[in-house]
Amino acid sequence: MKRSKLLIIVSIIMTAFACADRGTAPEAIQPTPSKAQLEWHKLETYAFIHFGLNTYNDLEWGYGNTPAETFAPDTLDVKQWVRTLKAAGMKGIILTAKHHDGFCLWPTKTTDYSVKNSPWKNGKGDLVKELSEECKKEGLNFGLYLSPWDRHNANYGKPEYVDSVFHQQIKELTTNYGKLFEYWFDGANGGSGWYGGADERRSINPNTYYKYEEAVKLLKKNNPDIMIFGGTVPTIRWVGNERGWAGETNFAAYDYSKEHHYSEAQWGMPYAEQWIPAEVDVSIRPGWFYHHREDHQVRSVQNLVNLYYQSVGRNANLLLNCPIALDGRIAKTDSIHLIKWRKYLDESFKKDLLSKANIESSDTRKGTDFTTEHLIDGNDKTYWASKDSCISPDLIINLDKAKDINVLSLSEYIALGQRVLHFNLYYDKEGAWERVPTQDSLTTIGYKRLIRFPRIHTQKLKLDIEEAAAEVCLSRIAAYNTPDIVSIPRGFRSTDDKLYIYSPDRDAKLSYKLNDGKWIDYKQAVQIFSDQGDIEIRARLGNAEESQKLALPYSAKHFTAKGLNKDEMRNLLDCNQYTSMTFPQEVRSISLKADKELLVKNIIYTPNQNRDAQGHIQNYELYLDGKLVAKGEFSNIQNNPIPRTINIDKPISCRTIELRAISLANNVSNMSIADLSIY
Ligand code: FUL
Repeated sequence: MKRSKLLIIVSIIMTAFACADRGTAPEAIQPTPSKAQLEWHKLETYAFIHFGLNTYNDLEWGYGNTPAETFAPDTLDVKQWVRTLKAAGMKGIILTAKHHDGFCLWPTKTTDYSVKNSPWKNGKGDLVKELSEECKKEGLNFGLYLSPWDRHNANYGKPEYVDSVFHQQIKELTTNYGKLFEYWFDGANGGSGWYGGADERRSINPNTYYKYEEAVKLLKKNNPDIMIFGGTVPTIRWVGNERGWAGETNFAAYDYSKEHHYSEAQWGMPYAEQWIPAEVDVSIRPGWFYHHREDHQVRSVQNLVNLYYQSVGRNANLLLNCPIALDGRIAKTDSIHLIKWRKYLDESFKKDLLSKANIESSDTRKGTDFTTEHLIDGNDKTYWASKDSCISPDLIINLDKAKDINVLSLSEYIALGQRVLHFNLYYDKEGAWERVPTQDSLTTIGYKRLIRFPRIHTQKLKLDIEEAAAEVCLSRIAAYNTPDIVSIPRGFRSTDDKLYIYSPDRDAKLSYKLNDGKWIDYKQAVQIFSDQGDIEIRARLGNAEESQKLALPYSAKHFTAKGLNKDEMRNLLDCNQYTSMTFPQEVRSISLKADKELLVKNIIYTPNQNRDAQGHIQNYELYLDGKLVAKGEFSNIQNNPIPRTINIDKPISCRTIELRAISLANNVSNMSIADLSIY
C-alpha cells in the first residue's frame, strides 16, 4: 500500500473515533472512595493471625504478667502459614505484632517484653520479619495489628507510654518491614492490667490519649496507601460484631459523629460524609487465639461459605482469623476447611453465565462509554450508566440460551459513589416475568452484592432498579450456577418433648424421621410421643444433603430434681448443648428422681459449650438408687469439652440417678453442665 493511501485510512479511522460520542459521565455523588480504598475493596478476603504469649498460656487476653519465656514454639513455620492461606485464596495477612498483653513478636527497642526474651530461636527471632518476607515472596499483602492497650507497660495511662512506646513501636514497624497494606488499632482499651507490677485498673480516653492523628501520620510516612482500622482517623470500619456478617443493607458511607450505637456499623449510612467501608473480622474458631479445647469447634466449610456470602457478598471485606497452634502452625482441621472452602468458591464463580448475554435498556445513557456491554466486559474500570435524572432504570438480560442459575452478582461503579437503594429481580418463566425466589433483601449494591436463591432455569432476567440516590452506574452483572451445599442441620428435643430443627441456610428444606420410619417435612416444632429412640434430621438444598442422628434419651418429663427450678431443669435436660446450668458454689452433685423405675444403660454428660466455659466435671461418681455404679475421670475435659459417655456394665433399673463431681477442671468453684441425657 502506498504511504499516502495509508495516511488517508489512518486519518479516516481517527476521525471516526473522534466523532464517536463517548458521552458525559454522571457526576460523582459524595462520598466516594479514595484510590487506596478502591484497591482495598478488590482484596475481598484476607487473613488475620492471632499468635503470641496467649497461645502458650491458653489465654485470650493476657494480663501482661505472663512470662516471656513461655513463648516457645518449637516447629514454627511461617511458610506453612503463607502456603495454606494463599491456597485458601487470601490476598493478605495481618499479624498481631502486639496484643493487649503487651508482648511483642519483634525484637523492639521499646521493651524487653518480646521475643528477645523468649526461648524461640534463643531470643534471636523476629516473627514480623519472617512473616513479612514470606508474604512478599509469595505475593501476599502484609499488615499489622498493634494493640494500643498494653497491660504490661508500667507507664500505660501516662503520656510517656504513648510517646516513647506506642508511637515508637509504630515507627519500628513501619520502617523495618516493607510495605504494609493495613494497620489495626484494636478498640479494646483501659481497665485492669499488670502495668509493671502495679496490678490495677487504669482508664484513659482513647480518642485523645493515643494521639491517633499523629500515629497515622507516622504510618503514612512510608505507606501512603495504608488502610487504617480503628482509632480516630480510620479509612475502614469495624462492622460492629465479631460473628461474621455485615448487614444485607450495607453502605460504605459512615459518619461516626452520627452513630448512636456501634451496631449501626453493620448497615452503614446511606447519606454520610465519609467513605469508610466495613470489614468483617471473625475467627475460624470460637477464640481468636488457638485453644486445644476448641479443636472440635472449627467452622465447617459450609459455615465458611456462608461467612463469604454474608461479608463479601454484602459489600464488605472478610478478615478471617486463622490462629496458630502450639506447634507454630495452622492446625490441620483449620487448614483443610480453609482450602476446601476456597475450592468451593473457585468452582462456584469460575463460569459467568452472562458472558455471552445481550443486555438491553431503554434508559442507557448516551455515549459509547456507558453501553450495556460494559456490564459483562470483565473490566472493572468500565460501566453502564443510566440517563440523566433516571434513578429507576431497568435492564433486560437475554442469555445466549436458557441456563440454570442460583446466584447473581452485581457491582456498582463505586468510584462515582454508592447509589442503588432498592431493586427487584425477575426472570422469564414460560413467557411471564416472575420474581427471582430469593430471601435476600434487595437493597444496596456497592462494590459487590451476591444474591442467592434456589436454582431457576431461564433465558431472560430483569434487573429493575426501583430507587437510587442518583443516576445508576453499574460495572458488572454476572450469574452463576454454584454447586449445591448445605450445612448439617441442628436439632434438639425440648423438655416438653418437642423436636426443634434448624439450619443456617435459609432455603434448606428440613425433614425428620422417627425410629426408621418415613421422612416427614419439618415446618414447625413437632410433638414427640416416643420416649427413647432415634430421630434422624435432614437438610436438603438442591442436590446437597446433610443429616444427623439424634439419639433420644428418656424424656425430661420423668424427672424432678430438688432445688432446681423449671428453667434450670430445661437447661439441663433439653438435649441442647448450647444452653447450660451453672450450680451454686457448694453444689457438686445433681440428683434426678424418676417418676417410675427406669432401666438405665448409660448416661451422657455434655460440658458447657460456651466460649471459655469453666466448671466442667473432671472426676465423677455415678450413683443409681444410692449405689455407686461407676466412677472415673473425664480426661482432658477442659481442652476437649465434647460429650462424655458413662457406660454401665449391666443396665440397672432405678428411680434416682445422681452424678457427683469429685473434682472440677481448673479447680474452679462452680459446677456447670450443658446437658445430662439418661439412656
Ligand atoms: C478484639 C480483641 O479484644 C480480641 O482479642 C481480638 O484481637 C479481636 C480481633 O479484637 O477487640
